[in-house]
Amino acid sequence: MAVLQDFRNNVKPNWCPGCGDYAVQAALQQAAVKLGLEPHQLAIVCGIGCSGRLSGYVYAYGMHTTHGRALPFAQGLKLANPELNVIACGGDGDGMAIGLGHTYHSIRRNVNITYVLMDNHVYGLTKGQTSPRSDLGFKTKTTPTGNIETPVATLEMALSAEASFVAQGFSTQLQELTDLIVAAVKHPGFSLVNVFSPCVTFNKVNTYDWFKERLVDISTFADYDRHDKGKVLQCILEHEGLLTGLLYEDKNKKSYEEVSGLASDNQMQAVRKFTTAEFNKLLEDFR
Ligand SMILES: Cc1ncc(C[n+]2csc(CCOP(=O)(O)OP(=O)(O)O)c2C)c(N)n1
Ligand code: SF4
Ligand SMILES: [Mg+2]
Repeated sequence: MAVLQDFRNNVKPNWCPGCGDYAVQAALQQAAVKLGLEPHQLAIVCGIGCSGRLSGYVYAYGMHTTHGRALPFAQGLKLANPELNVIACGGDGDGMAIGLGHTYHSIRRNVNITYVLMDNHVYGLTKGQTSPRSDLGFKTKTTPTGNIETPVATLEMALSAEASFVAQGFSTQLQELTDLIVAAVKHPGFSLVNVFSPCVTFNKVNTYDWFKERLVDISTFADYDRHDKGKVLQCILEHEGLLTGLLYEDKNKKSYEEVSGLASDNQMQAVRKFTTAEFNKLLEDFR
């Protein structure tokens, strides 16, 4: 059985010291071990951003795709190879700006993959521009007098897209984050894990302390029911989305694979039997 060391490679991350993404990487590696995976059973598909570098730092299959396009790639990969555990990763710019359409449609489509969204409320890689998750009034080079656009409400958006699994973690809570990723990978459908992963270099507002002062863990609520969407939404609104834990789960929603019939053995056998010769003939037909 694989141990933590098996998911480590010798590539040194170029993240700034203190970046929240280190903890996300560690949680992901620990989750892989807890799930009993071998490196060849895991694929990490990233977008572009500091967060997008994560796939290069884990020993597993890794794809560094284009900005905002990790999710279409990840879904295609999963449908072509259902035995792979596919985790897509990216930042708030990647998933909530250029890739927002893919995020929304992936959630409602419900292909059995996990999406770990590293939300630092800023564009880190490109040196600190305002993102769709930046707070109102947030000042950067692109909003020198303060952001005037309402931030995207990630959790509410996910629920409106009929998400079947929504969790939220924080970089300092490594064990909790690991457990959320484990639960997300086990969930038989699209699972969103939004992680508050502070950018220590370009976001001096939403710092570790800022999140620590505001985040509330849902395990502190006596009567929290993650299967009651109305109440979950109400709780999210009351706390302005600043919650951690497994916030929502719908066990009845069928995955895309189930609904489409791709989950059945026959369908997948047909896909697998597709030979190189047949593929080349198909290409010829299109010439
Ligand atoms: C098509 C395209 N547009 C713009 C860029 C420039 N770009 C690279 S990363 C990025 C945003 C990064 O922010 P985020 O996704 O939040 O990731 P972070 O660096 O904060 O982890 C942008 C705009 C690009 N690489 N490709
Ligand atoms: S710029 Fe920000 S997001 Fe990027 S590595 Fe540095 S701390 Fe992390
Ligand atoms: Mg970002």
